[in-house]
Amino acid sequence: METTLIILKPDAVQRGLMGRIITRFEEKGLQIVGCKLMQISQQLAATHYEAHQAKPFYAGLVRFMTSSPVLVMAVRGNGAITIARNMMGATFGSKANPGTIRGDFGVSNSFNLIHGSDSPEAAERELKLFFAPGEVLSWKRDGDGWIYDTSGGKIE
Ligand code: 3AN
Repeated sequence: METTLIILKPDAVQRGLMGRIITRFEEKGLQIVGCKLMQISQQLAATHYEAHQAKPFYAGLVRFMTSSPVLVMAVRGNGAITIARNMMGATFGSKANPGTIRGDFGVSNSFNLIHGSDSPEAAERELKLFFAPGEVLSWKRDGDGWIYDTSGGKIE
């Protein structure tokens, strides 16, 4: 099982799209194991996006991400990182395919609604940045027996 960090960015929260985006993850069969509304500090944005510090869009990105509350989620599932990235769609709303979150809900290249960790290493690092110990729960979902086939002794 993988756990990935998803951030519903300020535009998603301000536009009232939180519920519709969360529904997509739930309907897919991914499990929400952590969730909170928060205001990202300058310091946290700088740490989270440190790999982009030299990029021309960095200042605008940090300004955007700290401008208004975000919803952060820890989302779990078999292959959750790749599944969530595929559901998000391409980085730019103008390029993202229909059927994806960015493709269906946005046209902007910088206001692109959602962040998702892009690797297991990034997920581990980012989950620790946004969730304190104890805020990500391991809870048994009663419907899991119909979401995954475990009859062969492993998750399929
Ligand atoms: P993704 O979120 O699809 O993984 P990254 O990791 O390449 O995209 O970029 C991190 C964030 O930086 C993106 N979510 C997007 O908001 C922003 N970003 C990336 N490239 C640009 C760009 N050329 N212009 C404006 N914002 C950008």
